[in-house]
Amino acid sequence: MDLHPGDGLLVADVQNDFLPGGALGIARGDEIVPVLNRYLAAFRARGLPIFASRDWHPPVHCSFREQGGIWPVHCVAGTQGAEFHRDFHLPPSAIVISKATDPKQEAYSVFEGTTLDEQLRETGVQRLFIGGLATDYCVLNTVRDAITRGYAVYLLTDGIRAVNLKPDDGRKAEEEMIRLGAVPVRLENLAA
Ligand code: VGL
Ligand code: ZN
Repeated sequence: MDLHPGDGLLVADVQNDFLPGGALGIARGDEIVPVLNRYLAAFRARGLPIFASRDWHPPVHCSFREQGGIWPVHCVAGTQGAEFHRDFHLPPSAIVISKATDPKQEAYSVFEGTTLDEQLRETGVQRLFIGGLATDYCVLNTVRDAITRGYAVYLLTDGIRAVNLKPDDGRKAEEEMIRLGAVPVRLENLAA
């Protein structure tokens, strides 16, 4: 398939805390970094807009166990764990979107409580290519919201990994996104 004007890339939460060794490390999450770098390069080479989200919690957040949530403390704004992985090659032109910044509100979707929708409109995005972490949380909820908002969604199936609190969560999330209308794509489907 060819990329063309109207296409945009959204990469979710490639942050140290979501990678092996991080506070909420996702198994084999590091494997997608070089793959996502190739998507970044493809969009950048064509001058197409690139969005990168980051989970950006205050030090006390409702999703943390101490506050009754289900997660260990992770992605606290300004900490090393919240930084993008050092080998993730975001171009300077990438638009960074911080999410789940409100202490009282969990937000897995990058659309929730952000200006993503407006920014996609401003940059003329109609087809949104989505990858990153985690398949069963951020990616699933973002894909669902994007489809609801009328975007044509392409799921980068070689550029996602799941938390898998239950072993099938990632597989089920992927099936659900495709059922909702997301089109699965892989690097080899993109014209060089
Ligand atoms: C996420 C777990 C905890 C996500 C955020 O956005 O995928 N997952 N916080
Ligand atoms: Zn989080």
